[in-house]
Amino acid sequence: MTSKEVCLLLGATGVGKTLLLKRLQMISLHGSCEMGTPPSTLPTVGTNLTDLTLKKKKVTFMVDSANIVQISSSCVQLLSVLSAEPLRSTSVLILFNKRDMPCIMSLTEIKSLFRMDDIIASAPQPITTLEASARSGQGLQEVLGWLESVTVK
Ligand SMILES: Nc1nc2c(ncn2[C@@H]2O[C@H](COP(=O)(O)OP(=O)(O)OP(=O)(O)O)[C@@H](O)[C@H]2O)c(=O)[nH]1
Ligand SMILES: [Mg+2]
Repeated sequence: MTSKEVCLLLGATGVGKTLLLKRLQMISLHGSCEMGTPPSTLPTVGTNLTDLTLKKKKVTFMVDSANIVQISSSCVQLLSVLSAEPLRSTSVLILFNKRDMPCIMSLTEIKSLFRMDDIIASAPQPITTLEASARSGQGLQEVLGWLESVTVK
């Protein structure tokens, strides 16, 4: 990905968007990063979505694997993102975050709840799914790999 390209990072409240960005920034600057105590994050307010969607190239949609209460609303949000007209030809990464937490649903369970196979088959976008932990650093190299890759559907 060149520096001019933009990745829109979306997801429900508290899924880990800000922490992921901080981690990826550190990894890109230093090649790798010490996954010590995560830097603290404040709830993000007031992002200008109009500006972001105009320049969009890729979209990452983040899901909190440990927040069972939020999962269904994440699924609805994902469907509305995928059906948004300006994002029809954008590569989409669905990122299941917080894989370090003890009480998470298995990927098979979440994918079955989301009906992920149907979503992937019917969405116009090329969709990739990955699991990661913005806290422990697990899976973040794969996320960077996706950001740098070119996908076509
Ligand atoms: N255990 C664990 N905690 C995480 C992970 N990612 C984020 N968190 C924590 O979850 C909380 C919310 O993270 P944020 O990065 O602020 O989430 P956000 O999506 O930016 O939240 P909003 O801006 O409010 O929408 C913070 O306490 C993070 O440290 C993860 O992978 N594992
Ligand atoms: Mg935030």
